[in-house]
Parts: sequence; structure tokens; C-alpha cells
Amino acid sequence: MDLSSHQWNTDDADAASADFRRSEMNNLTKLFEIYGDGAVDQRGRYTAALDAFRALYGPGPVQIFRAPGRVNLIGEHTDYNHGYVMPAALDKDVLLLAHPRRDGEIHLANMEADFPSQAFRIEANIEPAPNGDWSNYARGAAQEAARTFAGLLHGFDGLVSSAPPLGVPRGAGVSSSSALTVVMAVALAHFAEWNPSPARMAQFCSDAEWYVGTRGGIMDQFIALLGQRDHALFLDCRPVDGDFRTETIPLPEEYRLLVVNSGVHHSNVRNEFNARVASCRAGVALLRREFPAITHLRDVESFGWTLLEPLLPEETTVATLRADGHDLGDLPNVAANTLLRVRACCRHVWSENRRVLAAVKAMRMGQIEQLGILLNEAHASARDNYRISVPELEILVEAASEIAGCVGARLTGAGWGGCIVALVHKDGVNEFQRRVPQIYREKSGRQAGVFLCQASPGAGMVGEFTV
Ligand code: NG1
Repeated sequence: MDLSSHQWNTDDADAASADFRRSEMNNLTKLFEIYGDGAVDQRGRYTAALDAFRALYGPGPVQIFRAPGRVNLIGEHTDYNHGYVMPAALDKDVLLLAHPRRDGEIHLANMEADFPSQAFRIEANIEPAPNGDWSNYARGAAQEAARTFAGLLHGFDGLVSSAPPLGVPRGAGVSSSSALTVVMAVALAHFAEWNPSPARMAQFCSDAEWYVGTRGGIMDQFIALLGQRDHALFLDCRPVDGDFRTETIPLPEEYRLLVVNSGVHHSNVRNEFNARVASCRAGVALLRREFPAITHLRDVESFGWTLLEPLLPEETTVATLRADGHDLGDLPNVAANTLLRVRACCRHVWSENRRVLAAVKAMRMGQIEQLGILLNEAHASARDNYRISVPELEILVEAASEIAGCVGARLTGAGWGGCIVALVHKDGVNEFQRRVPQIYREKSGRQAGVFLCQASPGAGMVGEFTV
């Protein structure tokens, strides 16, 4: 087996034991379960990570955990409005190799030299590393665990492997940050013998990401935990008695999801993101004058837009709302004079929720052309109503739509750069992979990375190894 080469070559007498062989075979089977044919490509990555772990922390047992990135098929900026989303888990993931320590400290190294090693103690108030430090996602998970879990949490020595192309691309809107948070949470829970439900765990991980200041929703954490091979996940982001409604939806067999990374990443995304959250909260505050019982935009989804529109201003500011007695809650980096485009933002969320439900129906009924139309409409709304597109994403979406067999394309993730996702008939995939980066280069002077989304299973422990 591929991974076994890592250990068959040792002189360790145990390595030849039947038990050891069996566990290696199990590991191989597990890799195929996770990555399908991609398991072969994972060999070098897993082997290198195991070698590096041994070099760092010495010989002994080590567990490998993984959590995937995601691509969102449809349902953008709806999750924090208690709306609907339909993401799929990528076969690109974050690996965490770990073995428990006797104290409550986490020592974390990274296979990539750009991410320096960090150590911190698991406690209810963990000092953040400087802004932008990779370990803040790990710190967020550990802090949230300390606040939430009543039992004993174990520290561990850990090593993260997440370098693309097999790892999750960073800053590309495919949730590398959530993958890191989730893999940390999965490891912490494993060592503490803590078994929260997936809904509880997703909520926990979402709260943990607030440590870095983003007021996002729960989509990324949910799909990182509940992904299934060759399936998308429909998720209703409205909790009911602490639980969430989910449904796995088979991806169309004759079609492929292609993800194209623009390579563009805007630094001010968090502030812009929180300003959109503020616009949605402003919408709720103002609609409450007419519908006092509502708490989220989701609550007005059954009303016609013509009824809602006149109740919402085109624009307002946090300061104006405050003066009128409306409190938008805690939103880091949203200044009192930030312009909130309330009407257009609410129009996006209201219509996007409807598109997700229509997309689920189209997928169930095999109406792929209809699904494509919905993806295109979702993109137009994200661009015109929510204003989260950038010129590079427009070039990519336009280039994608020129390819025969591409039925729909849209930006995916938070926006302001990152990736687009396109639904392409399998016969058009080669042409898509050849032409789209070419057009992008001609029009933007930039390099685009294209990859297939092979929907993979959600996070968990891959296996136990001896190094
Ligand atoms: P990305 O693209 O990973 O930044 C963010 C939010 C999601 C969701 C999308 C927009 C976080 C961790 N993720 O995702 O919850 O709101 O934007 O649909 O905040």
C-alpha cells in the first residue's frame, strides 16, 4: 500500500507484524473511501507529513484528522440570515497530525515554512496571535472548547498539512479557515472523548471563528462536517430546537463542478462582509415595525417582494438607525457612518433563498438547464444587489459561459475575489480547463487555477499510525 511504504521501510520488527499490516490495509481502504481515485495522489502528502511529524516530535503513535474545504453551489450570504444553502465538500482538505500531551498545551507546527510554529494553553481566554496569524483559527477552536466542554481537554502536539494543490487553497473563498477550525475541533473532541452531534459541533466551530472577528454563518462548518462523496448538502440554516434540517442531494452524473480560482484576494473583506451583515440586520430592524415577530430575513421569505420593498430604505447608516432606536448588535469594524444598502442587500437574500429551493427541486428532477439558469441568476444578484463581485470574477464567469457544455457559472463564497463555480457537461470539461484560464490571462493578465470538485466526505479521523 502506498502509505505502508512509509513504514515498511523501517527496521522496526513490529512493522512486519500481521496486526500492523491489517491496520495499514485499513488505512488504505479509508483513503479510497475519502478520496476515491485521488487516494493515489495523497500518498506522498501523507507520507511526508508522517515523516515530518516524527522528525519534530519523535517516534510513537500519531492520529491523522482531516477537514475539507467547500464550494458553495448556490445560497450566498443566506446562512447568517437563517436561510438556505447548498454547498459540497471538496477533496482538498486540511490534515492535522496529533498526539496528546500530558499538559493542557497545544503545540502546533505547519508543513509550510510561511506559517511559524505556535504554542498556547487551552483556556477560556486565549491571547490571540497578531492579526492574520494562521494559529488564530486554532486558538479560536481551543478557546471555544474550553468555554463549552465541561470535561477535561487534552493538549496535543500537532502538525498541519494544508498546502495546495491537495490542501485547501487559501483566501480563495473555499473555506480553508473553517477547515482548520473544524479539524482542530475534531481533534480536541476526539482526545477528550467528547461526542457532540454534528449540529452542535458545527455551531461550536462557527462560534469559534468569531474569535477572528468574522460574523459569518454556519454553512462552512456544516459542510466540512457533513459532506458526502458525490453529493451536495442542502442545509436550512434556521435552528429548530438546536438542530438543523439537512438533506444530501446527488450531484448530476453527467455534469462536473469546476472551480476556478481568480487568484484575487482583497484585504478589506472582513469589514465589507460585516457591513453586509449590518445591512441585513438593518433590514430586519426596519421590517420589524410592520412584522414585530421577525428575527431574521428568513422570516419574510413567504411575503412578496413588492410588499417588502417599500418598507426598506435604499440606503441608511448605523448612526441613523441608532438615532431611531435600532440596535444592530455587535459588528466589529462597522463604523457609524458606513453606508448600508439595505434594500438591495435584502433583495439579494430574499431572492437567493428562493433560488436555493428551486435549485434543490431542479436537481431532484434532473432539470440541469434550469439549475444552470438559477446559478446565473444567483451570480447576477450577488453582483448587482449584494455587490460582492470584482472585475476578475466577471471575466471568469463570462469566459465560463462561452464554453459549450457550461450550463451556469457564478462566484462562490464570500466574494471580493476568490473562486467561481461552473456546472459543465463532462464532455466540455477539457475545453473549459483549457480555454477559461487562457481567456482570463488575455483579459486580466492573471493566472487562474482550475480544479474539479470531487465532492468528498466530511471531517473525521483518517486513522492511527506509528511513526
Ligand atoms: P467564506 O467564503 O469562506 O469567507 C463566508 C462565511 C459563510 C458564508 C459565506 C457567504 C465564514 C466562516 N464563512 O464564507 O458562512 O456567509 O461567506 O455565503 O464566515
